[in-house]
Amino acid sequence: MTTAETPAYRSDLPQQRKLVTAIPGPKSTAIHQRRSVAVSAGVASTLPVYTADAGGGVIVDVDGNSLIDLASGIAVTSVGNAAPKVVAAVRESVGHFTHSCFMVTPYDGYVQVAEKLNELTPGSHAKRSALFNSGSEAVENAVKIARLATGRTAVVVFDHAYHGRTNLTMALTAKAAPYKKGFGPFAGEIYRVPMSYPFRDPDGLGGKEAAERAISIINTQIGADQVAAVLVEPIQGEGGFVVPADGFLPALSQWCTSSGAVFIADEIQSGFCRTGDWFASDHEGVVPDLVTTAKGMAGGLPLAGVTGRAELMDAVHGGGLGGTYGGNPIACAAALAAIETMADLDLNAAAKRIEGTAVPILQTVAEQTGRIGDVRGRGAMLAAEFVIPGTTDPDPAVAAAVAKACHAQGVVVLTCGTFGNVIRLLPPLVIGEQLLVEGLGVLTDAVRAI
Ligand code: PLZ
Repeated sequence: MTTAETPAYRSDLPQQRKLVTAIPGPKSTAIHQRRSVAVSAGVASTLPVYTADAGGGVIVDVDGNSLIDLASGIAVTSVGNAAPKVVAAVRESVGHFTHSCFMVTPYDGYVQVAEKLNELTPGSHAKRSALFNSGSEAVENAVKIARLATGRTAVVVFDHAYHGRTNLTMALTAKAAPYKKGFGPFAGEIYRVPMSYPFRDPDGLGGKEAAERAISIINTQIGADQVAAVLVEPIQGEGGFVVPADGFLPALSQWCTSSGAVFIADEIQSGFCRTGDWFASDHEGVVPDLVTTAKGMAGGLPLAGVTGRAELMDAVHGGGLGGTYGGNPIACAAALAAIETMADLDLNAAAKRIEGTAVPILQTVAEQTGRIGDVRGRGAMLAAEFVIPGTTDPDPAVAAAVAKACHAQGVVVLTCGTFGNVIRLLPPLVIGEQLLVEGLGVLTDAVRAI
């Protein structure tokens, strides 16, 4: 429970949108100039205001502007930024030891996070976990485990998928620019099949039929007995917040079970209360063989995990998995506090409340303007897909213009999608109702003003 000394979320920052300079302001602009000669041009930023403070539903920049946060640093600060319990746990942990390496002299925090992951991920079977630093690393390791455990090599991924930026995960990711362009050659034995994307399905297929379409390609072009793993985001993230039609994920999972392939759910963006369930797989009762996690799990500290069936996870020889920093003790302390906060505040309910507020507002502006072809998502993982009115042709220019207008007005939103025409909403789950409505008002006014 939340004690009187430790409030559940950071409320000491005024929960308001307040612009005191142009966006970006003079201090941000000065840092940005230094950045341009210090930081690689290959690392881009959505909105170059430099962060000084953040908590609840706001980000305060170095010029003193207070912005509404509808991004959570890409679905990370679900418990709120600098969440008090996370901060307290980090402070306590860092004073004891900063690192010993779990592969040298281990520590209990890592074991406790593994226990939590084993408890919270879907399914009541015996599970094991291993911890890493980033989402990409978790996905890489899930593929390693699946290949070793099955003795097979092929990995099936989907159109619009995003799984990371390392060499293997670039190959798993669908979109060429900016993620893959010029960075090849890519890892082999990766096969891409069609996703269930209801708004754009060329054949208008439901979930089960879309799964059959994918399975038919797997059977004929790869061979069922060659497949080590089918890897899918239960709700796709960077690819456009694509929610597969009901029945798609269960059918894929069943095919994996009957074919001896490992079903891997990449829950890095969709996990930890984001969609109103602990994991997006829970929605249809899908029990993946392996689950990858990161982002929301540790309240902003870098931590990632692979959790799955004990027999798969334990198939790996001792020393086959690891990494110097994987499961860093401070990140583990943060994760335990973040997960406790999620339970204390019932952030699954909070995500559903956000959906209940935001979806009608987005649907109204969609009907009024004709510029949004599809409003979709679940919980606090919501999106509007922009189209040329009267068609389903993607309109990335309008999505970009709307995002830019939001930024100028002090509302942090992100775009995504294979066609770059989707605005996604990922507010901290502790955002106040008024602030959320104000942020959505800025967004919908920007759509109307186009
Ligand atoms: N799997 C489903 O969403 C990270 C990427 C931002 P890392 N998504 C944000 C960017 O442009 O780099 C992500 C994800 C899913 C894997 C990853 C990769 O996680 O922690 O960024 O490596």
